[in-house]
Amino acid sequence: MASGKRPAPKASAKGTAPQARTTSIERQPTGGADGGGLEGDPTSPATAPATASVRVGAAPRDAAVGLGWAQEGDPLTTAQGQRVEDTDNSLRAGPRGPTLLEDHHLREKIMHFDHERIPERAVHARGAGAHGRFELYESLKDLTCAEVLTDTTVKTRVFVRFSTVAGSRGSADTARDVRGFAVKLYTTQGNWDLVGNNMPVFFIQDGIKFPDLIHAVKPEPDREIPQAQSAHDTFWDFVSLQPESTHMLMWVMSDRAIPRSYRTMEGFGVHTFRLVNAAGRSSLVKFHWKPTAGMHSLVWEESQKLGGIDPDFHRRDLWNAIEAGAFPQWELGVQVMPDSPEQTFEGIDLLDPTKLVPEELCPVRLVGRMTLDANPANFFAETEQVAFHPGHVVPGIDLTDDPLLHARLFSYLDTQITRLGGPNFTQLPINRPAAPVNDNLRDGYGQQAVHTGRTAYSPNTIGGGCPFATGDAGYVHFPQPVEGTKARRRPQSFDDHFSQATLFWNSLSGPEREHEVGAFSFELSKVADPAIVARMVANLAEVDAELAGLVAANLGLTVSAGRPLGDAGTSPVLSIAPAASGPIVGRVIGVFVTAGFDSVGVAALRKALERAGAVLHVIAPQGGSVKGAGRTAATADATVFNADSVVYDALVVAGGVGALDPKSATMLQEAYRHHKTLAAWGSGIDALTGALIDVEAAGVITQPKAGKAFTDGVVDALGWHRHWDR
Ligand code: HDE
Repeated sequence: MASGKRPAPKASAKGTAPQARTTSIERQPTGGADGGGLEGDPTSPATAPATASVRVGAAPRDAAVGLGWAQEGDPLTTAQGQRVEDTDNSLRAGPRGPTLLEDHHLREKIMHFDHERIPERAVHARGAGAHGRFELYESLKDLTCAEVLTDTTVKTRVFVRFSTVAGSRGSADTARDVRGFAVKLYTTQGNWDLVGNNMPVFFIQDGIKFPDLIHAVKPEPDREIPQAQSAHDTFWDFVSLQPESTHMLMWVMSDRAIPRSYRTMEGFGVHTFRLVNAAGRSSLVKFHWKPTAGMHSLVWEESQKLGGIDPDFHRRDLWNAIEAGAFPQWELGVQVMPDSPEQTFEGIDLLDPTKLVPEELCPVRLVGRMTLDANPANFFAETEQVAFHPGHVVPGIDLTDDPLLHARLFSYLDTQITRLGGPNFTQLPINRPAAPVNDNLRDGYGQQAVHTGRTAYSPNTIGGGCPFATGDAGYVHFPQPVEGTKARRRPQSFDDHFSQATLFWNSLSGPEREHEVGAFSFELSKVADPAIVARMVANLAEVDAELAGLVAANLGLTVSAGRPLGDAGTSPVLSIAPAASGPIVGRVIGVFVTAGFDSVGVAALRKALERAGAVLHVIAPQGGSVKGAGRTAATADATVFNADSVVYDALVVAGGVGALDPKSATMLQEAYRHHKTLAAWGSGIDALTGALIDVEAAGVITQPKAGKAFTDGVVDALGWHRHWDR
């Protein structure tokens, strides 16, 4: 159209799509849209005319899905609500003339666009989030008075954000890295944030070293290289000088650092926390999240390729699983230990975040389940603006003196000032508590609430004494006695840096050990300074002679013997190698078809996979529809042009398929090399052998027909995730 004008679309009767997104999650009682007062609470006067009534109490989920003023009606308006005549052509002096400054719509539109970005997180910039709920199995009232952990009738809304640590916001999901696992629980007593990782320990014992650690792992400051990778000099320079990092390095060089999906990784609170019951008795606790879909990882080559082929692999997986109704789930587990004056358990210092408590010594009690059942309606408003803080706790949950945790308690509020532009980030819909808020805080950048009344101070009489502190009915810090002499020193019990690194190595399966050696060899081969490499290999010799020897050999070095602890023991749960075939929910299986394929067999396989919660994708020679045997057809989900083996958990060749093209044959070979399940029936078996696949090998399922034996075989093989004994 010469004018560039588009015809005005017909106004739809319904509102915008996000409104359809309200979920089945139960609503918690809230302060309502205009009531910040503690309604129904005898400690709070219901009528307090002169005091604050704060308009920030909306239920977070409702606010988060955009039910509000920002998108009312169908006509396009300016931010002032003025209807817009034309948004495709700026106001100009004649069709070929200069643009006029009086075009307030143009200026407003561009001004807003110019300021759409906020600083990304200094760490954990790359992430994905989802909404869900937490349900408690049994009351923990013997341990805590927190309602979220004692009232089994309450379903608590949650928002979870998973992340990598080192990469910037646009980096690839599958980089080797620790994953953030941050959970915000909107409890009836205020927000509880469990801001953890997918590994139970950390690199450093004292938060004062965190800036050094992060500066070392981030791209080197002169050249801004490499992105989202630890395989460079400055990272290994730093960690090789910090023996306390060795245990965490064992985790980061393991398969845990390249998860198959967020759905298949564990979460840990890392620090020891404290639970306090109604009688004021304190217990020490470590929090765990155990995925019900099992624990699975990528192989290294796959994660590297995915970085290019699908940098959004984890984000997409989470989104698709939730859209498909395969809701990711984790069980909350607690390891409860007595709160002794030394705060140690079986000789392990519970304040040292480089140590875990083996589950064999203190079993994990599973106490509840978290289900993620709704994707965000708006990435920026929810996933980007969510602000976690380890100090967001509720009565009955308390902190310990872990020096890493204490530095975090400062950092997480502070960082939001820059990132979210001021102190009012708690009013952002995603951060609003479900509990009523009457904080008596005022003003500041981005103030959204219209506080009324004259008494933004306490105590007061003018406001009827409101709002008032509730004494024992509020959050009371555990009265931990403290004494000490000021000094920059750590306790001696923090000195053992290697024994749990050895425990971890001892606990890995054969293939996991191979991967560990491969990861150290890869990373250190990228380090240019030989002194750094030698120092690191010497640290590994303190963990295990075989590990250090293998890594050194791969690097063309020799290593002197260290003094690893002989009886560090094993903890089988530290290995993620499955002991049996497990659930396959959320897995994606690619099935090659060509014209004349056995569509009845594909339907049977699809049914069996869907029954187990998995998804079948048809891979065809070209887009559109492919004719099967008889009069049936299938629609291509992917084609030979855009498919790649690394995005599938298994590849299958359908019966009736003729010869496969070279790209498809390469995909089969690659899936085989990545130890994935391969399967074929009927003439599809010829395609496997044509691609030189050993059909007798473990995890290769073949049958004449796609009957029950075949589909059961595929589901069982998928449940092992990988077949290492090929
Ligand atoms: Fe964090 N960390 N961290 N961290 N962290 C942040 O806070 C920090 C640590 C973790 O999805 C930042 O809001 C310090 C351990 C997660 O939004 C920042 C120290 C663990 C997330 C910050 C640590 C974590 C963060 C950046 C050492 C596992 C992402 C943006 C004392 C238990 C949360 C922000 C999300 C984010 C500081 C150590 C987990 C800068 C100073 C240990 C999952 O405040």
